[in-house]
Amino acid sequence: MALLEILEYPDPRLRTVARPVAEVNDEIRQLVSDMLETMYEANGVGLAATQVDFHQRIVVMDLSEECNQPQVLINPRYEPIGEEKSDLQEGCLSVPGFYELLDRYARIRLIALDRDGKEYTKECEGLAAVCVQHELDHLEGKLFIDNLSRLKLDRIKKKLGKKKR
Ligand code: GNR
Ligand code: NI
Repeated sequence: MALLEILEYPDPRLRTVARPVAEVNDEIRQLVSDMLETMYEANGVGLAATQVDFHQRIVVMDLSEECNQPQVLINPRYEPIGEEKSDLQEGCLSVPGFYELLDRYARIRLIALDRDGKEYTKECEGLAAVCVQHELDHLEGKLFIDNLSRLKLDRIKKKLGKKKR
């Protein structure tokens, strides 16, 4: 087990588009373990491989109160269930301290591989649905602040820039 460094905005490596995982092998499972440890340590509910500078399509999540229900999403995709939009604000470990309401589906059907490489389907709503959409954006090199106004973005840049030094 190992803790991994979480990249923070505006690190350009967060813009990398992740490749599909070709085979779910022990190397991938080791990365999944390290990502889970890193996510728990950072008090996040989800983490995409992009955020730890590994550019394959892997996500970990745990939405349980006790942090004892790890979920592994390899080569994930989703389709919306209905048109309803979520009203939950989202934050990001790579953009600490900022929260925004985005245009997200309230309900989705997730299709992914588990840590054994087996495909599963899961219906998600609430935070789970928002989190899956948020994490899949990371795998495309996108961040939840990408469509904010210039003013808000400048504020974020200023704050995160200051924190580093
Ligand atoms: O910890 C996280 N909380 C969260 C809250 C609302 C919507 C999405 C998230 S994901 C975030 C962790 C993170 O940055 N994952 O990429
Ligand atoms: Ni994030």
